[in-house]
Amino acid sequence: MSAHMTVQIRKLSTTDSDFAKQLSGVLAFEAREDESINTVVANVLNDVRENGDKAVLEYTKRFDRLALGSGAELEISREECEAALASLAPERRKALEVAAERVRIYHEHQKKSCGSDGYSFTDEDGTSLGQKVTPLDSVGIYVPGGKAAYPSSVLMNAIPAQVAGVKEIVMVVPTPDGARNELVLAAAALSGVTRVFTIGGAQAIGALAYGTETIPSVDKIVGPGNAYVAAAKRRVFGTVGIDMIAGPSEILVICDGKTNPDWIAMDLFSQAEHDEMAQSILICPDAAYLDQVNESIQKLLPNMIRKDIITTSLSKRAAMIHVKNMEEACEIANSIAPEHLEISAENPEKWEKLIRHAGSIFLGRFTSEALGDYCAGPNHVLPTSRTARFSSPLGVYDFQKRSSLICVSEKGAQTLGKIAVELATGEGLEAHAKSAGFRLKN
Ligand code: HSO
Ligand code: ZN
Repeated sequence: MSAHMTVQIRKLSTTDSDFAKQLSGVLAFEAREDESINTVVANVLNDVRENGDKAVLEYTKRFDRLALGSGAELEISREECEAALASLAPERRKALEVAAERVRIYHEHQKKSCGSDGYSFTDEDGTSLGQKVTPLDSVGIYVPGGKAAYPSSVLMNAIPAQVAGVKEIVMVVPTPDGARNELVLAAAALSGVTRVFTIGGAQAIGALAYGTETIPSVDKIVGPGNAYVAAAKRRVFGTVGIDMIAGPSEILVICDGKTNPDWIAMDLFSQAEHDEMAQSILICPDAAYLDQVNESIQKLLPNMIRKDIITTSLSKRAAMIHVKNMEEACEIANSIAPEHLEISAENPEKWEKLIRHAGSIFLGRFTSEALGDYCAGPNHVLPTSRTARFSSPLGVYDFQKRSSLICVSEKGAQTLGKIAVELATGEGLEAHAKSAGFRLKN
């Protein structure tokens, strides 16, 4: 690409008569429902369920060009992960350790405030009622291979599981042509992962869901993956739990027009460089400032290593939206429900109060999303594609489950018994009525 080439970014204004239509055009994203992917995935899952290690070994040979002799060779040992950690350059190791520590501390706070101790109360009859919270026994963490192998995502998925108290954390990571990612293995060593297997794709999801001779089945599978992995996760849901099906990454920046435009341009790039379908949107009440950010974009883009991905992402999916004021900016942000929302403004808390839908909110001019992606502490696994309207960041609570507790006193059995007999009779369920009735005194 020549240094003079420019990227065209869509410009919208809330004063445009067809603004709502334009905005939905910007947000529209075709989640390809590819039937051929579903067929392949169904076959792979069945094969793994029936043939265990043998099937997993075959697919690993076919898709990852990695020929292994036995199931045992699918495992990457704890020692190898420790060695990967030890082999890192000191600065890199330190950065990974500090990030892990901050993510751990954040999730420990979360554990304390998300009702992990359960609760109970006693009614006037002495009947006690409550809820207890238990960590899952085992979880699987899918880590993509190749270009999207993010060590930071290993931390973000494994640490909340460990903090929740999950005993067995099984990580799977494909290693095409046998190339192992040192930083991914080092992150596993730091974040409580108990076993690692060198497998990926639908076959890895099948192995974690059904178990093989070598690979243990788990209770829940988390972590992002390609279209095959997503389809496989959908299919095994019910046999195991799953986290969410992540769409392309998104950033929405609300700026009051007073942040260095280069900073904002780079924040938009930071999301765009993830992939061609990632979405970066800037909202500002100052039209001249939008032009300044546009200039920064054109100036900075030619020197970016991933300029091709950034250019595609920005030209296909980015937008700059001119609004009347900051209140209107917040309203639009709520309708978009972005994965990441930066409020780059004076008194960001004032605007944050107006925000109801966003996966993660970054307040103030110094809070770039990148800091949250790696090391601030909160989780970077967040609801995408407007699902922040009804879902939350990955957290300790995703690795816990709840059981209800009921302990009825003798007196309670009389009071509740009469009600139950009445309702059971109404439902025509005799055994229910008698089960409650037998415990009535007369
Ligand atoms: N922004 C990504 C997370 C990430 N960024 C990993 C860098 N590495 C999705 O939230
Ligand atoms: Zn990122």
